[in-house]
Amino acid sequence: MKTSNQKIKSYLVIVNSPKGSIENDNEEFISLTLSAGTVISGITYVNIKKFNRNTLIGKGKLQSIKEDLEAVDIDLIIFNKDLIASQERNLEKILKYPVIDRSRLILDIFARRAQTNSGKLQVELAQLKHLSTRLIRGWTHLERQKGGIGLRGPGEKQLETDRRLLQERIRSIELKLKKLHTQRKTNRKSRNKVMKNVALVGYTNAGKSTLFNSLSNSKTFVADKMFTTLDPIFRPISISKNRRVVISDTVGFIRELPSELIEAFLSTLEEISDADLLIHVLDSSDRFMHQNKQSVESILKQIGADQIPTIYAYNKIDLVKKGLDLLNTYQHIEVSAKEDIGTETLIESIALMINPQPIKTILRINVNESKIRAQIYSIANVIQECLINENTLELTVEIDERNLLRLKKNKKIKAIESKLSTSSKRI
Ligand SMILES: Nc1nc2c(ncn2[C@@H]2O[C@H](COP(=O)(O)OP(=O)(O)OP(=O)(O)O)[C@@H](O)[C@H]2O)c(=O)[nH]1
Ligand SMILES: [Mg+2]
Repeated sequence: MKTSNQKIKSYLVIVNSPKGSIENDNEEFISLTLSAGTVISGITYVNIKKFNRNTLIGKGKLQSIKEDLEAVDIDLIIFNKDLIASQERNLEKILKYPVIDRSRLILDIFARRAQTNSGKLQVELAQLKHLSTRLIRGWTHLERQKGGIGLRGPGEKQLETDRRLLQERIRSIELKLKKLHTQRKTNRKSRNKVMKNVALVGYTNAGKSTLFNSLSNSKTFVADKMFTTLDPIFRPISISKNRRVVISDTVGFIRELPSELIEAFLSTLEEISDADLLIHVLDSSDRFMHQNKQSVESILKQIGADQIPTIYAYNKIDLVKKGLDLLNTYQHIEVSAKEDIGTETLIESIALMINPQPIKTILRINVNESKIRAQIYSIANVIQECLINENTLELTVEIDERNLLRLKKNKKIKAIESKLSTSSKRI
């Protein structure tokens, strides 16, 4: 493995598909290769009318790349399109260098960025799943040829063992992630009782972490790289005098996120689908802002988060000279996380969108009503519980107005909005 000052030298093959590709794809692909920490030693653009099944691009172009490669010093070839396993193998055979595709590139970036235990496990799971499709394909490919070249015995067995080990590792990671997931769900539940969850979402590099820092006065790592943040981070922030919400910063999105990654990151993404409010951060200085917005929205739909109330924060407004022609509502706000413009308005909007407010209340129930007591615990944050006489239990709680109304409908619950009874006996 190379150290950071001895970067991997890459050669990029940018294939423009028959339908014509948007320029953004190419710029974005180049950013991805830089974010992965490689230096670009050469680029070639290929326009093709029809994909070649075996090598993606045609023989003539492959020959010219081969000649090109003789003059440059490289370690790796990266294709901007996804390759199937056999294409990858054929290309490696012809070009005599390791070949990776866009999905593998993104997986590698994620692997470099993952820091927490769960982040690392999720990335490993995605990588193994990616690999397993390749091994299985490799297997069938060899099986087809075995009669001709006598590939019976150890080679075949090795693949089978590899495949079995791979499946075992996948299962063991899935189990570990399941446990972590349950843990996170419990944490989320206890958080949810009183404080609402606000999740920052958006295309990678839109400025989510910078906005998170400016809203929460924290120091989350920010960089002009893609996928800087992988693991979700939470912080309570004040949105009004007595009102706090939990804000979270998570992984950025990109169009055509490899499916293995979405699958592996589903539990992380659940933080988003469980949120009460989304702040969709947009990079208003990016001329592909609208396309990126659509890509994010399509992923939100995939994870079942498209119905959550959303505020659109048009970030990096300091870089936009003309200003934006926005709908004048509190759901569309121009901000600059870097220059601290519009963040106050954003907080006011969050407060407006997050309703109702939690109320501190005293509830009294009969001491034998264990079901009602459990119900109160499930929807309210119980601060104190006292027995005020032989039959009456008094609970001091923080609760949403809506849930309080629900409880008040129950005649067996008496709600008293007064201070704590000092004579009460603690149990
Ligand atoms: N000019 C300007 N730059 C900004 C603003 N907000 C963020 N940036 C820059 O944009 C780059 C990306 O910011 P991040 O906050 O890391 O973006 P992110 O959305 O968290 O990115 P990922 O975690 O990689 O998905 C950094 O170089 C920031 O300094 C802003 O309001 N104005
Ligand atoms: Mg970030």
